[in-house]
Amino acid sequence: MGTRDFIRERFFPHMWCPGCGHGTVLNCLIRAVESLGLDKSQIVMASGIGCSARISGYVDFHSLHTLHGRALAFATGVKFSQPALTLIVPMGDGDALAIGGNHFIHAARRNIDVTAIVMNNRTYGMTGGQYSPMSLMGDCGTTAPMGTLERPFDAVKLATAAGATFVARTTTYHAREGISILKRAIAHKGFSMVEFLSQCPTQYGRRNGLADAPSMLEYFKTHTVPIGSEKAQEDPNILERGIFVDEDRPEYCESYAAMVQKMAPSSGDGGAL
Ligand SMILES: Cc1ncc(C[n+]2csc(CCOP(=O)(O)OP(=O)(O)O)c2C)c(N)n1
Ligand code: SF4
Repeated sequence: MGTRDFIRERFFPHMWCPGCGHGTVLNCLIRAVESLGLDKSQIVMASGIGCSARISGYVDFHSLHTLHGRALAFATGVKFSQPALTLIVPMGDGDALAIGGNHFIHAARRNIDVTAIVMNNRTYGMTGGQYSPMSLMGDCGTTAPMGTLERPFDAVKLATAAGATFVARTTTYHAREGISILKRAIAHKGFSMVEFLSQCPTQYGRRNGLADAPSMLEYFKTHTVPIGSEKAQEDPNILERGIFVDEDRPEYCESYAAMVQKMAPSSGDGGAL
C-alpha cells in the first residue's frame, strides 16, 4: 500500500487556505500510518469541528466527523466497544482545550488507547480568528483586537498532569520528526497526546506580525528546540519539542476486560454466587 491509498482523492482539492499547516499534519499522519504497516480497515478517525477536524474527510479510514469538542467522547465509545481498532483523533486547539477541555483531561486520566493530535494554530481558524486557550498573551484576534490578557495552556504539561502516558510536541516545520513522533504515539498502548504547532496564516499570522506561511514556519524553526536544550531555560518564548512522557500504565479497555473476566461465573458452577 502507498500513501495515496490512505487518501480520499474524490474530496480534493481540500478546503484549507494556501499555506495552512493542517495539510502538513495530514501528510505526516498518512506517512506514519503507512510506515507502521497498519490496515486502514482497522483505523477509525473521530474528529469534531474546525479546519483541523476536516482532516477526517480526507483520510480513507473509517471516519466520524462529529461535534465541536466531542471527538474524544465519540472515540472513547468506539474504542470501548471495539478495542482492537486503532483510534486517531485530530483536534484544533479550541476543539481540544476549550470546548473539549473536559473530555481531554478525562481521556488522559483514563489512559484509554487513543491518539489525540492537537493541531495548535493558537486561534479559532474556521470561525474567523477568535483567540483560543493557546493564544499567547498579547496575541490579537477578532475577540481580542488589543491583544488577549489570558495566559495560554501548556498542552504538554496539561496532558502530563492529567495522566497521559505518551506526550509529545512537534511542529509542521519539523515534518520528519512529526512522522516519527506520530508513529510512536499510534503504536503506544494508552492515551497519547501529540501537540503539532500548525500555522494559520489567514486568521492568526496576519493579525500577529507573521503575514505568510514561510514566516510562520521560520518562527517554528527559531522558537523551538529539542528537549533539554539550554536555550529553552534561558528564554520563555522558546518551546521544547520531542517526547516528554512515554510510560506503561494499565490501559482502560484492557483493565475493563480483565475485570469482566474476573466477574464471569467459573465454568461448571452454574454461576452461583
Ligand atoms: C457547540 C459548538 N460551538 C461552537 C461552534 C462553532 N465553531 C466551529 S469550529 C470552531 C473553532 C475552531 O477552532 P479550532 O478548534 O481551534 O480549530 P481550527 O479551525 O483553528 O483548526 C467553533 C467555535 C460549533 N460548531 N459547535
Ligand atoms: S483559516 Fe487558518 S486553519 Fe483554517 S484553513 Fe485557513 S489557514 Fe488553515
